[in-house]
Amino acid sequence: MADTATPNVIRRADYAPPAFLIDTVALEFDLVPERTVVRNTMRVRRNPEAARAAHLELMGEQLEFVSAAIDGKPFANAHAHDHGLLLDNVPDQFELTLTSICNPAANTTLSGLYVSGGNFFTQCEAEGFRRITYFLDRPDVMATFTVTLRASKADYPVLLSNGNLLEEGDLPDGRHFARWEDPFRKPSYLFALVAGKLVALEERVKSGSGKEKLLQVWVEPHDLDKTRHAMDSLIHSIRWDEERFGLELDLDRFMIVAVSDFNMGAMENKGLNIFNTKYVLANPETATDTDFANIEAVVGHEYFHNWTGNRVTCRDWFQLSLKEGLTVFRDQEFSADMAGGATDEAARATKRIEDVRVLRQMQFAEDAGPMAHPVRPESYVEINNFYTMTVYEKGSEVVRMYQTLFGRDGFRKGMDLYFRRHDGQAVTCDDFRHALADANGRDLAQFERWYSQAGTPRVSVRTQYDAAQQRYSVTLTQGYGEAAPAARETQKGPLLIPFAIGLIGKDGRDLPLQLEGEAQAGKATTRVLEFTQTEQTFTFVNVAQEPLPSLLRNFSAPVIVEYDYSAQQLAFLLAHDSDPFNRWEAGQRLATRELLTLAGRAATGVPLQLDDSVVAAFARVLTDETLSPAFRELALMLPSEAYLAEQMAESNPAAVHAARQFVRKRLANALRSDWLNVYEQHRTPGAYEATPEASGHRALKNLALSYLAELDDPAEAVRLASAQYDAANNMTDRSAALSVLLNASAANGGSAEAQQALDDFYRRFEKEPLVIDKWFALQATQRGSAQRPVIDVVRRLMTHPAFNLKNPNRARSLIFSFCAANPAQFHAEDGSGYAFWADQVIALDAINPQVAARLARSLELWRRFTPALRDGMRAALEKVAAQVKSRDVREIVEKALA
Ligand code: B3K
Ligand code: ZN
Repeated sequence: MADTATPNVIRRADYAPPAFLIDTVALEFDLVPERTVVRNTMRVRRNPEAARAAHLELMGEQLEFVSAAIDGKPFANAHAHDHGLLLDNVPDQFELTLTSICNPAANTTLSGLYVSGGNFFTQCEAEGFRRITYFLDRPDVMATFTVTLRASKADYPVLLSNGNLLEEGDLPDGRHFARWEDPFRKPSYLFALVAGKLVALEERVKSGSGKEKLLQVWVEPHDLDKTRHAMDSLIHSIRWDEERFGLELDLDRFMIVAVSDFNMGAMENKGLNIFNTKYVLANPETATDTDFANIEAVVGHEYFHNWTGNRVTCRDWFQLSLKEGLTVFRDQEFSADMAGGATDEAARATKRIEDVRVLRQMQFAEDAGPMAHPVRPESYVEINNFYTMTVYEKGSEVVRMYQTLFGRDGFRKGMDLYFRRHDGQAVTCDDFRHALADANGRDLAQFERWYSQAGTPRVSVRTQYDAAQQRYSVTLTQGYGEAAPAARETQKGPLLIPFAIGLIGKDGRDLPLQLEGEAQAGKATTRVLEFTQTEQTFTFVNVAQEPLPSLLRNFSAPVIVEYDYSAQQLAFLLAHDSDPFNRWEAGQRLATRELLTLAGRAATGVPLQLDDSVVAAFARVLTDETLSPAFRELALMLPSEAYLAEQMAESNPAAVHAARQFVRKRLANALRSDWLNVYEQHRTPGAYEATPEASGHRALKNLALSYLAELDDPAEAVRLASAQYDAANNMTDRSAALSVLLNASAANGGSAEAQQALDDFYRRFEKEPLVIDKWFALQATQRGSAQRPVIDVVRRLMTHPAFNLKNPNRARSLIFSFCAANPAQFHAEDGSGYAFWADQVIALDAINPQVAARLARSLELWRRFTPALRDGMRAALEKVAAQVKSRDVREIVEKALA
C-alpha cells in the first residue's frame, strides 16, 4: 500500500506473536553515499508459540532488492514489493541471506541510514531498520548482531557499530573495514552504525564491580572542545545508576556520537548512543545553563535506557511508556539528585517544578485535544506520532506514583524483581506493574487505569472543621470534567490516586497528623492518602485549630486540584508552606487566577487593574533572602501565555498577552528598586561555573533584567542589557541580554542597540550552528508591534543564507519557535500565521514527515479558540489535509478536523 492510501489503523488488541524468530544477524555494509549495498545473513526459525504461517513476511521500505538465498542456495520464491519481501514455502529453520541496496545520500527523512555533513548515521526507532534491510522489524524479535562495515578509508576513517570491536584492517583500493559484535540480544530498533571523519574525547573508568570501561564522545574535529560536559554527565550517570538502582554498565565500551541532522534529542542504540549535537556540545561561550542541564538530563536518559529499554524492552509499540515513562522518571530523579542530593528538598524541588510546568503546559494540553490518548495507547496510524508528552511525561508521573506509594525502598524492590523476572525479554506495562505489586505485596489492579484512561483527572476538595470535636474532614471527589471526546471514550472508573496532604497552622507551621482510627499522630507532617473511590472523606482528629490544607504536595499525582482558596490563603501558603513545590504552586494559583480575570477583561475591552495584595505577595518572594535564587526565579515567573490561554473557556492569545504584559509592567514599576537590587546582587563575576547555585543567580538576575525592561521608561534596562551583552563571558548572560534588547525595542519598532547586538551575535558565532539556531529562535519568539509584526521578520529570515529547511534544528529554531512559542504573534487576527504554518507543513512533508507531523500539531487545539481565529485555523488545516502525502501528517490533521 502506498503512503497516500487510506491509513491503516494498528490496534493493541490485535497483537499476535511473530510467526518466525530471528536468532542471529550478520550484516555487511559497503558504504557508498548514493548506493550502499547491504548483505544480511540471518538464522531464522518458526516461533513455537505462534500459529504456523505459510510465508515469511519481512518488512522493507525504500529498498532495491538484489537477491535471496536459503542455506547458501539461491531462493527463487522471494517477492519484493513496496513495503517488504514475501518468501513462500520456507523451511522450519534456515539461514537466510538477503542482498539489497539503499541510497543514504537521498534520505532526507533521517530515518534509516542517511548522510549528514558527509558522514553516515542511522536512526532505527521506531521502524527505520526496514529502510536498511528486510527484517522482522518489531521489538519482540530479538537477535544477536555482528556487523562488518567497509568504506573508503580517507573519507570514512572511523567505522562504528554496537557492542565490541572484533577486528579492523585495510582492504584493497584505499578501503578499510571494521567488524563489531554486540553480545546482547536486541530488537532491530537498537541497531546503529556511524562512519565518517570524527574524533573522540576518551576516558577510562572502573565500574562498580571493578571492570574497566572505555567511554567515548565522538564529534567533528572542531567540536572537540565542547565535549567535556557530556563526558562528565555520562560518568555521573554511570555512578548514579549503580548507586540508586544497582545497575552496572554491561559492555566494555560505551560511545556517544553527535550529529547535527537529527529528528529528536538522542537515541539509546546499544552501546552506541547517537545524539543531536544540541544535547552533546557545550562550553560556556556557546551553551546556556539550560543547555548544560538538558545535556546532563539527556545523556542520563539515554544511558539509563541501557537497562530500562534495552536489557528489558517493549513487546510492541503500544508498550512504549514501559521504557519511556520509566526512563524519564529515572532521568528526572538523576537530575534532582545532581541538583540537591537525596536530602536537599528545596533544591530537588526546583527540578520538580520545572518538570511539572512542562507536564501541565504540554501534556494537559495534549489531553484536551484530538490527540488525547492513554499512557498505553489503544491504536495508532503512525507510531512516530506517539512519542508524546503523554507517553513520556505522564508516563513518568505514573512511575513516580509507585514510588510515592511504596517509598524509595519499595520502588527499588519492585525494580529488582522486574529485572530478575524479565532481563533479556520484550515485555508489557502490565509486567512492570505486576513486579511492583508483587515485590510490595499489593494488589494494583485498580492502578491499571492509569495506563488505559486518557484525559487529565480532576480532584475537587471540600474541607470542614469541627471546632468542638477538633475534627477536620477532607472530602475528595474525582472525575474528568469536560474532557476531550477522545479521552472520554476510555474512562472506566475511579483511579488510585496517591494524594499527599499537609495541614498548616496559624503560625505557618505544619500540624501533626492523626487520621481517625489511629492511636496517635505520626511523625511525618505530610501524609499520602490513598484515594480510590469516586468520592471519599478522610478525617483528621485532634486538630486543635482550623488548619489551611496544603494539597497534592510535591504534585503527588498528575491531576488538576480544585479548591476554593482565597487570595489571602494563597499568599499565606506562598509565604509558609513547608513543601517547596506547593509554595511555588500557591504563587502560580494566585497569578493564574488574577491573569485569567484580566484576560477576560482585556478580551472585552474593560480597563485592567491589579490588586495590591498580589503585588505585595510577589514583593515578599523577591526580597526573601532565605529562599534560593533558583526558587525565587521560578516563583516570580508568571505562568506562560500558552498555559493561560488553555485555561480560558475560549483561548484568546491576544487577550492573554495583554493581561500578562500588564501584570509584568505593574510588577516592574511597583518593585523597581527591588528588581534593580536583585539585578546587582546576583551578578556572577569571574570564571563561569555551571553549578546549580551559579545558574540560579544568573536566572534570577536575568529575570530581574527582563522585568526592568518593562518599565515605562526602559532606558536604564537597555543600558544594563547592552553592558551585560558586551561584557558577557557566557551564553546565558549574552542571550538573555539580547532577548531583553529585542523585546525592549519592539515597542519602538526597532532600536539601534538591538540591531547592533543582533549583528554582533551573528558575526561572533557564524561558525557555531547551535548558536545560530538561538539567533533565529530569539528573533522568532520576540515581541512584535503593530508596525513590525514578527511574521515579517520570520518570512525575511526564511530567505537568510543560513536558513535550511532540511536541518531539523534550524527548522525548529525559526518555524517551530514562531508557531509554537510566540502565541500572541502566531495567532495574529489576519490569519497570516496560519497561512505560513500551512505552507511550512506542506514543504516539510515532502522532506521529512516526522518533523512535519510535529509542526502539524501546533493547530490541533483549534476548536478551543475564539470564533474570530477558528475559521482561519480550520482553513489552514484543510489546506494541509488536501495536500500532504505522508501517513505521519495525515494522521494529525485528520484527527484535528474529525
Ligand atoms: N527512544 C528515542 C526516541 C525515538 C523516537 C522515534 N521517533 C529517544 C529516547 O526517548 O530516548
Ligand atoms: Zn527515551
